[in-house]
Amino acid sequence: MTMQSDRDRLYAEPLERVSDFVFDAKVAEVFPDMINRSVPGYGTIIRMIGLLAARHVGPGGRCYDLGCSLGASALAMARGIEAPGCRILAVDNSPAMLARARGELIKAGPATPIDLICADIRDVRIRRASMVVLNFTLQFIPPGERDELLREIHDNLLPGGILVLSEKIAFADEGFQTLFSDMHHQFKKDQGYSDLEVSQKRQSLERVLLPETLDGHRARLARVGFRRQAVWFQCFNFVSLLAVR
Ligand code: GEK
Repeated sequence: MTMQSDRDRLYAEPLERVSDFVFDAKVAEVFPDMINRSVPGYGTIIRMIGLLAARHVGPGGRCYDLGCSLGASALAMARGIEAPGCRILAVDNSPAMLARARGELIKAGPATPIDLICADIRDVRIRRASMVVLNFTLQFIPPGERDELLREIHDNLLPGGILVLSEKIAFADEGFQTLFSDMHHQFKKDQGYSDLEVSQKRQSLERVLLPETLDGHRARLARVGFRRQAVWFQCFNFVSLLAVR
């Protein structure tokens, strides 16, 4: 099932001043269209989160979708999980996103219950988790606070529990940084965005979405205690990692 939404035209007209990106009602309205046309492989990642849940979540399992937006990852987990008695907690601090997520939940009526929680993911206590998903959310947390969040997740996963961490990344190699950033721009144009839309959106995210290198992410995962980790998806400057406690 794909979520439907209005077409994203938020940056189509020239803006006098491009303000910092916020997850407000206007964004929530067009979010599925925006993320599908902006993140190469987003649909694939969501489907694979369902398959990973099918394999890793046993009876009575608790799962977390941190920064859930409209709940696409939570719904993928709910659809994938076959074990009985499981529960998914989906957290976001944007009331506009959660209001729409509630509508999506009602439409989907998943067999595994999903609790929607309006909170900052830095304040949420993770408990006995089988699976935690951070699908393009960590990039919005100030870099200095990322270790603490990841440590909380690691320490509260059950042994054998998994974290799916998807991020936009930066490259230390200048040539690759330019190439993949250009390829991403090209991808967005191919998806129907104009040069103006791409550049205004880029400007609005500059101080809000702070990408790190893949080495930086991998070092943090190891530092907070994850014994095993692998990149299972990459397209240009978008990656998804699987870390196992
Ligand atoms: C998906 N995971 O469709 N606390 C709670 N929520 C936050 C915080 C925070 N501190 N910071 C940002 N968010 C989703 C897509 S979008 C990714 C995730 C993107 C929320 C924010 O409100 C938004 O809904 C989400 O994280 C990021 O699989 O837009 O690039």
